[in-house]
Amino acid sequence: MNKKVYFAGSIRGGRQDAELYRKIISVINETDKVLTEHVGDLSLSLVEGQGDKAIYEQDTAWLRESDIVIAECSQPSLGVGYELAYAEKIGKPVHIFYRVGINLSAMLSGDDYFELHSYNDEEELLRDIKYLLGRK
Ligand code: 6K6
Repeated sequence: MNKKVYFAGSIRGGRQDAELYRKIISVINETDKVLTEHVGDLSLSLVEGQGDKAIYEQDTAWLRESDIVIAECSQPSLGVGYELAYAEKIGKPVHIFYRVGINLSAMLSGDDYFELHSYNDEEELLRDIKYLLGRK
């Protein structure tokens, strides 16, 4: 309860799952606090807004502030991969969710530091995230 959650999902890597990210963020916010709500913003511009340096500085500050990192990795994203390695380096717990059948990068599935969670459908995904956050 009341964990600060860094949620990571693809932005420039492709927004096909943006609606799914919005639902994940909404479920997490029922009990805890998502620091990265913009990941689920369906109207997010991919090129405008604050500069990339400011985005990098803000997101790495949020990673350091977070209690736990949750990533949805079905859609490959360089930025998400970077964030997960950064989180590992500073010792944050990292949970990776991905759809059954996708070809997850070996750099994620081969790294024993990460806790991997595959899921079959949205219902299972959201249930598993609730369960994860309910753990002591
Ligand atoms: C607003 C207007 C224009 O761009 C924005 C915002 N862009 C980003 N804002 C905040 N975090 C971002 C942005 N772009 C990428 N990220 C971070 O990288 C997010 O935390 C995502 O988890 C991850 C996505 O990386 P890419 O490589 O798919 O973009």
